[in-house]
Amino acid sequence: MDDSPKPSAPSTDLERLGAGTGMDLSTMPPGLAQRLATIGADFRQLSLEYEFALREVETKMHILQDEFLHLHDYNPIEHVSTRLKTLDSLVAKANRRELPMDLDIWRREILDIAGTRVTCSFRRDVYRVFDLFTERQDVEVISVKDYIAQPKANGYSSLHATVRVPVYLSTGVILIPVEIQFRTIAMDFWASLDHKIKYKYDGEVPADVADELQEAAQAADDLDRRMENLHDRVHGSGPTLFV
Ligand code: 0O2
Repeated sequence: MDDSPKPSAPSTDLERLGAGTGMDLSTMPPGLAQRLATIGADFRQLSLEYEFALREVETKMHILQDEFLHLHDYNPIEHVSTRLKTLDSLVAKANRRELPMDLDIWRREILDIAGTRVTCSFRRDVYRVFDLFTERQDVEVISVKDYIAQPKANGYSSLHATVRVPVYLSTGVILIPVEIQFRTIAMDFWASLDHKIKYKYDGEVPADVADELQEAAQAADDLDRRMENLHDRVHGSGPTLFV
């Protein structure tokens, strides 16, 4: 028999709303807790809308992938994943940016609540897929950051695009921002290790570890170039656009 204590069911309004936000509101000052509880209720509506936007982007990527495969017998996309920011990390980001506790302001100011990651085989595919996706009429590009052409000082490399996509609700069409990160498998491997290391050291990565990470980023870049050259020697550089 399982004798471990069971979590008690939420009893007060605040606890019930707190359960919805995923945060322990009982440990917060009452004013802030009440404000977050209200935000928590609206956050569920926001989550649904942003979730729909992620599905739109994911579907568009898969259509692009299947069409490319059909036309060129070649698949430029290895993997597509999506994530929605939790209320916790949204609150943390709003605090970092000194934004007021206001969901409407967060909708306007925080453009990576919905995120998609597209992992491609080679660097050339990253730009191919980015071009094909952003040329679509129903995709509005807000901004692009090319950390492949210009990697971050720590070695981070990826192509970021923030776009707006239409979501069709029974009440009408709304435009939702989504941050899309396009990268190669090697860049993805590096970024996930970097993320784990930062988490382990709580952001304060020792200098020798940071140096080694930077060298690893260079090695990942070399590997990308070598694999792409090898692929071209065997198969040619392949299609550049739909024909
Ligand atoms: P998560 O959980 O991955 O979403 P901002 O987006 O305004 O906070 P910034 O720096 O202008 O800040 O945005 P940028 O450069 O577009 O980077 C945002 C996202 O890119 C990050 O999201 C990471 O996913 C990824 N990223 C950027 N730099 C690095 C890096 O050095 N290492 C790794 N592993 N990933 C990076 P979040 O919100 O940090 O987290």
